[in-house]
Amino acid sequence: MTANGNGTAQVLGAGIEIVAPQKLQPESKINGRVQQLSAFFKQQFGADPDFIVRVPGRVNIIGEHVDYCGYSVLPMAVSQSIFLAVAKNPSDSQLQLRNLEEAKFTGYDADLKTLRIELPKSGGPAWYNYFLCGIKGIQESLGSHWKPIGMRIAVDGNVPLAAGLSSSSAMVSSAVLATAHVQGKKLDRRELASISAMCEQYIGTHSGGMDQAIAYLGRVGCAHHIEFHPKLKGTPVTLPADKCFVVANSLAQKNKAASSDYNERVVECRLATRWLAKRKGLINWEDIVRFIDLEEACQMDNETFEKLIKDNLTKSNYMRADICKELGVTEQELETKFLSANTRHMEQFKLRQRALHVIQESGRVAKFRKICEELAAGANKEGAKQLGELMRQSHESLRELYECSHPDVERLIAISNQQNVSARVTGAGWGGCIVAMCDSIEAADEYIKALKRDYYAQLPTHLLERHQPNNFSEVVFATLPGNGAELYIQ
Ligand code: NG1
Repeated sequence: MTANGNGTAQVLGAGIEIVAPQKLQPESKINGRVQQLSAFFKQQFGADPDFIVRVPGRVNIIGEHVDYCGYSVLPMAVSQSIFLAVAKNPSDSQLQLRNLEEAKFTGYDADLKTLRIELPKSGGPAWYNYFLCGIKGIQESLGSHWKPIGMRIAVDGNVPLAAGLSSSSAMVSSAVLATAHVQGKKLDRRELASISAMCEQYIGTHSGGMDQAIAYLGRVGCAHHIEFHPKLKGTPVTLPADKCFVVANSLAQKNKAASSDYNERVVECRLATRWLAKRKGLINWEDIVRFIDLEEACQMDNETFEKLIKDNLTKSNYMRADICKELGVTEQELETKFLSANTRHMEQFKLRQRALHVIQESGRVAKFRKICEELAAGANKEGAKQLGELMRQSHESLRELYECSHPDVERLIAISNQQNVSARVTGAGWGGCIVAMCDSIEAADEYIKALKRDYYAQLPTHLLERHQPNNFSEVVFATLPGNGAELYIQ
């Protein structure tokens, strides 16, 4: 795959790995959920589903807000997933979508001959819009080979919503996989990831490809170092065996697609890239939108890049007029060429801070992977401590330079610090989850106890009533790396 201008990737063609349909084993842990969903499917549609799709959420261990700049990340798939029960109906072209949580997510019907994604002006997309994005992705990728084949689908998701664990991408990716299968298309996991990443644009988010890549490439037992450049590549990384990763949800929800914060950061990174490319005298500066492309064009290493930023982006705040003057464009050109639908209102741009975060964070990802490899080889006695330090630095940078933390997230981080546990906000931020690294399973138990006592037991009544009955197990839990997307036939 090669990178395109959106920071996602396109397939070049290498070792193909398709999502092969498999039989559900009687002892499989997912049987309970599959049976419940299949029963719901039968109740809704009066027949059994033809196949089941499972696509996981993810937790990113390190490498935040760097994927759309072309830099690598280090996530792992979690057990929380989206399940689909699907039946194809070649006799019509109807999409019938039902959610197991009917009261919260109303069913949706549409004719696939006239598929349209209508986004509300405010409040964020409806749940089924994410699904439609995935269908549209396959429709576009198949072009004239697309057939509007009817699909009946029942959905069951337990990835926490708007919490930085990639619930929206799991939904989009599951729709891509189900639609590809109904269309009779056997697709390589990386191609599916690439299509899914591209689809996210239909919802209005200019995301990178991290969530979709790990949703397909995840493998039980290891995290993945995901590179986007020069082509999408996932390398399994063995996390230190004695460490235990814990996810804690602040319960401050952030619906990325309902706000412009995420796209604002993307725009600031793209503007900073162009600014620096112009300063470096690159004739095609306008077309260079990702830091990684600039790094490559100028053959810079991480340190040289950091110096370039510090020397050329000296102000802590740039106004529209500063950007226009530097890039030699009018304000109207700035809006039409460089800003996007929900960032056109921006007046100030923190180019220096955003650029420094991205470049330093990408350095931390490389160091994290190297230390994990050294630890796996029995080298580097200080390695474990260094990993913790990198996680703390990452969080500090996200809070100070990227400004994407949240007071509730900070309370979780403060408790983690008191417990001497390294933790950081994971995913896009502005709320959502933290990921913490504990020294052992026992240490993780103690840490979780402390979080329950000092954070969760103090929640407002309505949240307490919802989460206390199951001892907060859905909001704070230890997690292990799981498999990526799977397709089961009955
Ligand atoms: P989440 O946590 O799912 O909102 C988002 C982006 C990622 C990445 C992270 C920040 C989407 C679908 N996902 O993740 O690509 O940029 O933020 O590292 O937009």
